Amino acid sequence: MNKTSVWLLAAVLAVGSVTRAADIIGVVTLKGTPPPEKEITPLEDDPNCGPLYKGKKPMTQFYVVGPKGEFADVVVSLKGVTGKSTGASAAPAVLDQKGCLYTPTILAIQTGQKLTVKNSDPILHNVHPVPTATGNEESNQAQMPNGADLNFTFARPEMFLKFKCDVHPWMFAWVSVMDSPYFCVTDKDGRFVIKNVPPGKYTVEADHRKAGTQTQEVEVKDSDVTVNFTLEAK
Ligand SMILES: [Cu+2]
Repeated sequence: MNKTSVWLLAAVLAVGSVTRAADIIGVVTLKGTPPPEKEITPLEDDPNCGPLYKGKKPMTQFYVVGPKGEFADVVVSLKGVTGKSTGASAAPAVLDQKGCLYTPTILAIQTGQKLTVKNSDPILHNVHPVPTATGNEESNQAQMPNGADLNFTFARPEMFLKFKCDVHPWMFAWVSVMDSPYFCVTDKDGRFVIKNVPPGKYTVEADHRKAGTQTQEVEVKDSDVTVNFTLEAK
């Protein structure tokens, strides 16, 4: 490398460090023993859906927890950050219907981001989002076996917007709609990464449908910040 390229590289690195956004990372742990999951007996008894399980038992998934309390399906987001959505240019999020259940059951999208709903089942479903925030539209559409995808967008932020199926009353998905890209749903290891957060002070909120909400204050400067949560089983 000659002197000019060394100088250019140094300049690029210097500029990069000034503008660098950081990630907020962490783990959510569940404390305590959650109530036992239940067999979804109406699914098993359904003449179309039941045979898809070939003797296996479909179970509720209210608490998805690892052996050390690693807590999945927790929506972690920056509270009060609004008007920052990049949803219109973001890749579509996908919700599938498989085995007469929605998968995933918990997901998060941005305002204006396309949500594509698939039907991987050889069975008719009926996709019925039931928003509560003013400005988000309810709709109700049949989707044929392995039928064409349906697409949805929501204009307003809303936590745990319910999707149901009017054919199968046990089918639910919960879609949190965010007005910024600063959120993440914890994976099976309880981990989350909120990427490229600009420097500043934030309230980080962890939300679980059953275990409730917790917040923590953080300050992002120029390096990654770790913030862990412990929620309690209810
Ligand atoms: Cu259905």
